[in-house]
Amino acid sequence: MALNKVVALAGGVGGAKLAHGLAQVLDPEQLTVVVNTGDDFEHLGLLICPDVDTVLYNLAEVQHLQQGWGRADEHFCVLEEVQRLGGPSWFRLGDRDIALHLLRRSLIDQGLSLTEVISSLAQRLGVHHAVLPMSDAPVRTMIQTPDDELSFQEYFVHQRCQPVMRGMRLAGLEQAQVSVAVAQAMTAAELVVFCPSNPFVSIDPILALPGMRSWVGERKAVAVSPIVGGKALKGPAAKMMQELGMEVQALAVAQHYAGLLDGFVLDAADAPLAVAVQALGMRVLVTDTVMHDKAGRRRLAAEILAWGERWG
Ligand code: FO1
Repeated sequence: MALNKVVALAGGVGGAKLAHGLAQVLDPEQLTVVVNTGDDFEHLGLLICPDVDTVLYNLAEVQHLQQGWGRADEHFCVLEEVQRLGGPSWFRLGDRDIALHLLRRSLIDQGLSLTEVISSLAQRLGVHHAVLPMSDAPVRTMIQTPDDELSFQEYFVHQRCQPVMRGMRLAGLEQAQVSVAVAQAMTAAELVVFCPSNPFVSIDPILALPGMRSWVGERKAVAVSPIVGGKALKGPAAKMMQELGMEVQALAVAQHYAGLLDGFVLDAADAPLAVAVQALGMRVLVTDTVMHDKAGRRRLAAEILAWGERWG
């Protein structure tokens, strides 16, 4: 049976890559991407939404190809001047990126919700698939270290993920709920795909919102492992797993999601783990999950959808 309503949960560069793959295969009315906003923060008077922007830039195909986040063909005149004037330059906002942030600030100041603001920015970038922030109210991921509690970007960018992670807290979660648009997408979803994003700081904040775990649990849901051959393809997922006392293996990610998912996608490098993942009650797809280019993203997305369709 063809899947007409798919929701992708995404955060980080891995999430944006698979979201782009799904957007190449599915029509705009078939796909909604729900994006983590736990990484968001206020900086220089701007609201920075790194995961949402990374998805938007990748879907618009204007992302920086090597970094995966930020814009291609970027300049840093504004940042250099901020630095010359004694302002903070540790968070590298490029000129083109700042243009988007100025527009976001102005739309927020006009009273639009974050969902409306992102929809307007998506339209301006020529993105036709729905990209939804996980909630309109702020939820901020705080990283607990032996000495301190750090805001996510302070930990991730400013301190380069060096502090040991002991745990995390989602500030603002008690006041937050999913938007009407997210609730509608989840209610209609025939398949939910957890992109190969960091389970702790990208996917868990989305799942922590009221209703999300039951919606996912009631639907066909699959995750793509962000861990391949005992390593994270990008970002601190492997370091976090180690520090949280987990084995750095795709199996540990499957265990983390156990009870919630019907299927798990393993990279071919991890084929020997398939039996152990199946023992957790999940179907397993073993394939090449490393998305090297636009065609690779499309191929992985198409394989996942064809696999999900076969279950009937
Ligand atoms: N990541 C960095 O490692 N250094 C940066 O200076 C940086 C700036 C930045 C600006 C805009 C944006 O949308 C993302 C940016 N990122 C930067 C990436 C971002 O911090 C992370 O990729 C995510 O928060 C983790 O998913």
